[in-house]
Amino acid sequence: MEPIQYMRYALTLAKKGRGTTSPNPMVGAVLLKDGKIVGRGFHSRKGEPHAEHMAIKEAGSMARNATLFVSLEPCVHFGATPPCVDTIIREGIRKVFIATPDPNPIVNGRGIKKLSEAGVDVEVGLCEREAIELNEIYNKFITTKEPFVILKAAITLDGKIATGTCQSKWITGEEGRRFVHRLRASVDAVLVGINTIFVDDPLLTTRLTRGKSPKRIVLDSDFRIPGDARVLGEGCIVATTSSQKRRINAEVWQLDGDEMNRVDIGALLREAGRRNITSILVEGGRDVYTSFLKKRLVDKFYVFIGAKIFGESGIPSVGDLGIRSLEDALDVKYTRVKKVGGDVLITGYPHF
Ligand code: AOF
Ligand code: ZN
Repeated sequence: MEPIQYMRYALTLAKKGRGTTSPNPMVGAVLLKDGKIVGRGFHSRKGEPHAEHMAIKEAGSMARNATLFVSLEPCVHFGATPPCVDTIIREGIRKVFIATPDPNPIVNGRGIKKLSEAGVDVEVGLCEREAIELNEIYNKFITTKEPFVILKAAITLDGKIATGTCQSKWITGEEGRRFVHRLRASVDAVLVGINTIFVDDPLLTTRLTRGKSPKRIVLDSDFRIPGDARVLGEGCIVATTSSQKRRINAEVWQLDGDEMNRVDIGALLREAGRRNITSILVEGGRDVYTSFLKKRLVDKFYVFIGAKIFGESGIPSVGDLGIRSLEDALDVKYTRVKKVGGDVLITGYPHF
């Protein structure tokens, strides 16, 4: 097998931590000795061993002179666990392939440097693109202290998110909805606007797949949420500008208002970041999409195009963004277009 195949295996192991490592990254490690895999590991959650530790533990004395494949630069700090570089050096690992440096300011190249200085042969960049994409949430959070924002929408072929009578169940088929539940299991929080609560009364939990349910944030500037909304309960957050004191089964964040006295999205993201929410899945509706796009606070798009047409009376996916000329349009770079059941899923990143 080629080195790239071992690194791919390390990336596969890393993904076992999806949805549970936050605020830490997903990391996988493989130890190779005389052509045989003698250790493997992944980081499962904060406080649990780092991937390298797990792989080295499995290998035991076989770690000496072995080659390590790790999907993220080994750490140099005493955190929940001792520095991985020290263990690698102490155990006599001869060569280390690292997919990508750790952007954490307390690591950021220091791990690579320390290993090289100790005489370990270090190679960086194998499967780098995949490794960076795998931890796109972590990479933003660790460098900005703000969550990675994913805008997810299900639209018709003519760009509508509901009929004129506000019906939207369902624009996509079962497979698309299952994909969304997997997304929910992989993020720290989902977010919807108060109109969505009024119209759909959603639960916003993870049900169509195994995995944890994220926190549920309701953008409710005027604090109008009904006391019996199904979204309420453990893990629900109501973000408002109102100073009203209401007993409600949710955490309430009173935040600064923007020029229209709606919750300021920038303030919301800063508050979420302070509370270690590293990712937010924005699930609509139109006004919420509009607010995030107006402020250019979207990091990634997942747009499902269902195989339906609603026509002019349907509700458009995004409201007015003040765009009048073509040069002002928001550009998006599509990275993946995929058929999911009978629908199309477009993955993209803002180019604005
Ligand atoms: C590694 N291997 O498997 C992981 C690393 O809270 P702690 O002590 O676990 O430290 C978290 C930081 O450690 C995290 O921000 C990142 O820089 C690094 N994560 N490093 O060598 C791993 N999960
Ligand atoms: Zn470590």
